[in-house]
Amino acid sequence: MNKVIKILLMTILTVLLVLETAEAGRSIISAFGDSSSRKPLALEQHTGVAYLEPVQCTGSLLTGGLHILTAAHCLNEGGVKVPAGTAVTANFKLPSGQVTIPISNYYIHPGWTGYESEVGNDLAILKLKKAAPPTAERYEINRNKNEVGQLFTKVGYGYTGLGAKGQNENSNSEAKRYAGQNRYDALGDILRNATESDMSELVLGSQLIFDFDDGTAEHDTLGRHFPQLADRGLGKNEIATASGDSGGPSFVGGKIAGISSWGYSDRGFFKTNIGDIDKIDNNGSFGEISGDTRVSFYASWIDKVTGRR
Ligand SMILES: [Ca+2]
Ligand SMILES: [Ca+2]
Ligand SMILES: [Ca+2]
Repeated sequence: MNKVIKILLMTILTVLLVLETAEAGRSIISAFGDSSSRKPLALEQHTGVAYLEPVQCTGSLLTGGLHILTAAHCLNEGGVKVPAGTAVTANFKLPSGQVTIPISNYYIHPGWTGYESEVGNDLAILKLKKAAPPTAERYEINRNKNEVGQLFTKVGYGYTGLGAKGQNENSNSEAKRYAGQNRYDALGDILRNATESDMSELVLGSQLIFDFDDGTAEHDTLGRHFPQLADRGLGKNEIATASGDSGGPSFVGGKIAGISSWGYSDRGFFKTNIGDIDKIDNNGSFGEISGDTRVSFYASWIDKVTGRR
């Protein structure tokens, strides 16, 4: 093919891919209309959680103030998603106003294969051109492998929604910061055998999963597929993230324990769809399952890239 045309086609393809990502930038989905997670956070809260553009993802500022932890699929989905020369920026929304800092480099986990987040290794680190403002919080990574059963606080930018309906694609156009809670039900390993899809490539120990409960046994999806995981959730405080949540942190004890990677209906993994309230595969409705990249599993890689240890 003529080289110029080829480059042009690749450029168009890249732009389309970036646009597609833009549409997937959804985020915190609340259980109910009177949930506190329906309101955006005050600007003083979670100041180190940045909004990434133009990829429309979330990332968290690490100790040292120069690196952002996010998901690999924000940058690469089986091919380079962000073309060379694209100005990716981290946007800190602070009480004093927004501070935008360009990314000078990024590092994708070498085990990331591209398309299937639920396999694992969905992790990336962005290096800022200069240190973030001192008013932006710096976060430690969680190194304790005791996450299962723990409550976490998830922070993210993007669409909002309600559990009964899933995401609202006409919400949060200003990319405000939202937060809510859920509980880690299990390691992703539990999906290895009980699956409809081929999970033979699953990186064991690398993910934490949770379901979006409405308080009923009927939609306690992980509880229905695995009786030992019965847990009906946190009531009004329960939130979900959907597949486009992308890179947002889950905090346990103030440290980053998970990174938003994927969300899906149970029928993606099981022959029977018994939990998802609406059987729409990844709209973030009650009964869907979400997966976080497990930060403790990747602590040594993070330390190596950031030069911390
Ligand atoms: Ca839950
Ligand atoms: Ca549950
Ligand atoms: Ca659904």
